Amino acid sequence: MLLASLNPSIVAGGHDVADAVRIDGATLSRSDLVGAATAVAERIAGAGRVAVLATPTAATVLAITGCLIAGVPVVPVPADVGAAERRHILTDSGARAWLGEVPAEPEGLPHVPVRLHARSWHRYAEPSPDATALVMYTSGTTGPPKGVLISRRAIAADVDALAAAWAWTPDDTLVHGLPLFHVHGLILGLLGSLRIGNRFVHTGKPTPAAYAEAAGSLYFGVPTVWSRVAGDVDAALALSSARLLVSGSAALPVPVFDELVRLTGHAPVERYGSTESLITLSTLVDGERRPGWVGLPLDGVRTRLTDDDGAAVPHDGETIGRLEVQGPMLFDGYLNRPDATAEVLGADGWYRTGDVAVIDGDGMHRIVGRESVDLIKSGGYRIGAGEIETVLLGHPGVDEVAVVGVPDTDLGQRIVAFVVGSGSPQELIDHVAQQLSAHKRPREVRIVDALPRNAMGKVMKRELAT
Ligand code: MLC
Ligand code: AMP
Repeated sequence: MLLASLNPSIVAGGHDVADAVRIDGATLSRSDLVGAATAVAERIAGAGRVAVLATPTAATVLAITGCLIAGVPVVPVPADVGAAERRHILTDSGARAWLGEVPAEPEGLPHVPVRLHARSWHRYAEPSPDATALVMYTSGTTGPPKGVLISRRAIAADVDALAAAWAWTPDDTLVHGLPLFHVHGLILGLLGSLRIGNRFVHTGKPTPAAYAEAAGSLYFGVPTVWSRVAGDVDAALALSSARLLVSGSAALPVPVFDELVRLTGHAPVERYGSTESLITLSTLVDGERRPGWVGLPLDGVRTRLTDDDGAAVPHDGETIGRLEVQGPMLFDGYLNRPDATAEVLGADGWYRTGDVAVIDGDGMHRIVGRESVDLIKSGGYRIGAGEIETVLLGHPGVDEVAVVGVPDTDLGQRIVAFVVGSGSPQELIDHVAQQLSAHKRPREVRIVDALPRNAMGKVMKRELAT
């Protein structure tokens, strides 16, 4: 059973937990979760795909859990989504309804509310492991986001592999304040907890003070969160009582790693993954946690490095190659995009991650960077330069544009748009926030006379990104 801790027999057998999930001021016991989520399942069973505006609320938890009980694929929609991105996700996914919260502009879809106090004890048969659990939208270098098909088997395999790597058990209290529309916050944080059976606390915003107050044993954060914790001595000291601090979604800077060790006494575990592959590499609870390195392949995962010709690259800790991964947690392709799927997922089951890495003689991996300058990681969010450029070019104040990720001590990379045109920077920033999503907005717009171009007329982005 995918969400093993919600097995009605276990809950009825005296294994209720009064505070299984705490989120947005609400506390749900395990029997609340089973009863209310099954009531959701009854309302949407057989509905095809449904969209869930994934705000961090109890309604979102019940909506997603209810869909997984009923075997209805969920399309998580970013909580801060803008108009064009929302339309794209709904059209591309073919979602049939909004479940739970409904946005101001529902785009003509019916709304199925989630009733927090409804209860059903109907028992659904467990859907096939091959069934799609989630269609999760993620950015590529160009074009609008693609829907990644994630099966129930992939989620179960990934959570189980992480549980083994981190000694994650029902005795843990897992704390995070990450969005519930991406792998990190939703699949690992929420669904992982509902599979393992540990208590789950969502802090709302992932502030250092909220992390300190939550008194958890297992904490998840993106590097921006850890960098802010490391800058808040009181909060960091409070995390000394935790069992394990886990960082992922972007590279954890070595100075942040060192500062966490100094203040909390914990060397953070770092793990690596993607929407397409889920998490495939991690340092281990009982193994070496080397700053700047993302660890070893999880159970069932194989990795390889290739050069430009596809030939194998030696695992000597120095030679850089393109990272490919294979394992039971990989996706089943992009929805409606066989062309894009074929570009990254081989018939042999290897996924080309788009990251470049080194592997040492012991199998430890270090991520060196991304192959493309057009895939930006800001605050742990993956953002395509192309989608922002397309939206900016649709604004009358923009003649030419180049979007890059500039190094940033807080966000890892900061989105900067270089614009030739007459628009005001704030107006253009707001335009992106309203059309795509608030987290994709450029933090800075620089109005320039011309973009630097090479002899072929191509914008020299690496020059802009320094
Ligand atoms: C400011 N805001 C605007 C705005 N300017 N809104 C609209 N238009 C404008 N022009 C508002 C925001 O909406 C928000 O409002 C507030 O300002 C602050 O937003 P922010 O500046 O974006 O927040 P920030 O502090 O930069 O966020 C940092 C962060 C966030 C770390 C909390 O980046 C984050 O949650 N990152 C997590 C990403 C993640 O989970 N990635 C995992 C991908 S899965 P308000 O009202 O909200 O305050 C993956 C796989 C793996 O990668 O390996 O894990
Ligand atoms: P996403 O699809 O949002 O999950 O983003 C996946 C990408 O995030 C990967 O391809 C990497 O580029 C990056 N990433 C995730 N975890 C790490 C990490 N620990 N170190 C460096 N990069 C990471």
